[in-house]
This record gives sequence, C-alpha cells and structure tokens, in this order.
Amino acid sequence: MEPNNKRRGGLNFFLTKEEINQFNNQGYLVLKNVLTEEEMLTIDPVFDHFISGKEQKKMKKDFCDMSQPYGTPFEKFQLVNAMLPGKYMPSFKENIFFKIAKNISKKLYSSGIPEMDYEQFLAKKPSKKEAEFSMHQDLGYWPKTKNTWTATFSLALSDAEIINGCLHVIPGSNNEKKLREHKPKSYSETEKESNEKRDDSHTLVIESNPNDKLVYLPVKRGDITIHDERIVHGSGGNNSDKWRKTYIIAFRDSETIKKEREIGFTHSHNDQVDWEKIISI
Ligand SMILES: O=C(O)CCC(=O)C(=O)O
Repeated sequence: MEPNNKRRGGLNFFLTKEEINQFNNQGYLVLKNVLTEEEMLTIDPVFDHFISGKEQKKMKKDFCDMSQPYGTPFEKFQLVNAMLPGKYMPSFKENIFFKIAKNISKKLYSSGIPEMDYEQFLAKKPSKKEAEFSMHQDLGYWPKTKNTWTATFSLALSDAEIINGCLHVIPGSNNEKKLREHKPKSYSETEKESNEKRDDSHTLVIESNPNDKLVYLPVKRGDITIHDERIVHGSGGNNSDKWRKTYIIAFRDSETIKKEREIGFTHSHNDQVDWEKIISI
C-alpha cells in the first residue's frame, strides 16, 4: 500500500458534523490518514527511544508494564508504557501529532477550552498474548471533577488489528448514568484474597456486563482513534509477530486540569495522591 501523504484540511483537520455527533453520542471516533508518512517519521525515533527503556532511571514508575505489577524487570515487559514523554524530553512537546490533535479537540469541544492533560506511549511486544489492557473507563482512574470532558487521541504508529491487540470499545457505554466500579487489577489468586492497592500496579479493572457488545477498532499507521472519558474500552494481547505501537494524548477542560494539578495529580505514576481521601475536587 502507498504511504499516506495528504490529510483533509491540512493542519486544521476538517471534521464532519456526523463525526462530531458520533463522538458525542457513541463516545468514540476513528479518523483515517491523519498524519502523513513524513510526519510519522518524526515521531518514530522518539517513541522507540522511550520504549527501549533508555529513560527508565529518570522516569521511575512512569516507565512500566501496565499489564504487570510495578517492579517487573524490563526483560519481562509485555505491554511497555512510557508516561509523559514531553516532560522527560521537552523538545518533543509541540510535535505534529500534538498540534493536529489540539485542533481537532477544539472542534469536538466548542463550549470550553481544551488543553493537553497528559500523553503516553504504549507498545505491545510481539507474541505477548498477556499484553492486555484491562477493560476500564478512563474516568475510573481520575479524581472526580465537576467537568469531566475529555478527548483521548491515540495515533497508530503501527497497523493495529485484533491479532496484535487493537483498541476495543463498547459503543454507547459512555451514556451509562453511573460509572462502573473499578478495582485494582489482581495478578494471582492469592492477591485476589488480599487487599490490593492501586499503588502496587496502577491498573484498574471493571467487571464486564452480559449485554456489552465489543467493537474492535483496527487502524493503519497514521490513523487515529478518539475516545471520551466514560466509554468502556481496553485491548487484547499481541498474538502476532509484530509490535503494536500507539501514542496517546488526552485533552481535557482547562479548568479541570487546574483542579487536578492543585491536588498534585499530573497523571504521572510517581504522583503522590492519597486515593482514599480524594473523592471529588
Ligand atoms: O490502546 C490501548 O491499548 C489502550 C489505551 C487506553 O486504554 C487509553 O488510552 O485509555
């Protein structure tokens, strides 16, 4: 296939009314051919630098495997996670994906000011069937704020399909009145009986509902998915011999971000947040 070399609307990506409605009603959107191949080549080296563990010492818990507990040695990683790359490499902050995603976020959120809240690199190593991202709603991870508006962008650096663990969502679950219950992920039967703490692994899990209808979102390199803060989603393991790589940026309301920062919440896994005390801010 020919690499992508153009984008609709240039830097100011064009969105149709139907796309905006789908994001608002169904809680997700897939956009094809968002970054050109030339632009993708500017992201690859930074992504690979982080995912290869070069900044691990500096990043502490921000470099981890989100399918396993903290402290898992790098050689055993399956789902490699690098939080806040722009914090650790400031020259990367205003990259092309950030600029395009910011423009799209303004079109999705016309009633407030969207700002970047956090970013994250995720990579599933080849042939790691346990490299799953447990089902969750993003809001389940965050302090409860009055305004929860969020658009989380995920740029495919590699093609992603069911076989290498592409994103899957439950369309419309964003409209459920109550957030589902999130519990820290258990790694063994013994742990299930003990009182696992969020500090042990960061990863939270929800029980699925018998009526849940999963929709897979396969994407090609340069495509993006966007999801909101309430949609139930996750991704499966990597049963292929190729990596799945994705770059995530979340935009939230500027006032919400201010509130998060006031309690020391920056989406870093090194944040010292007392989750027992924080209910809403
Ligand atoms: O892309 C994935 O595998 C999961 C990412 C995710 O859960 C998120 O961005 O909220």
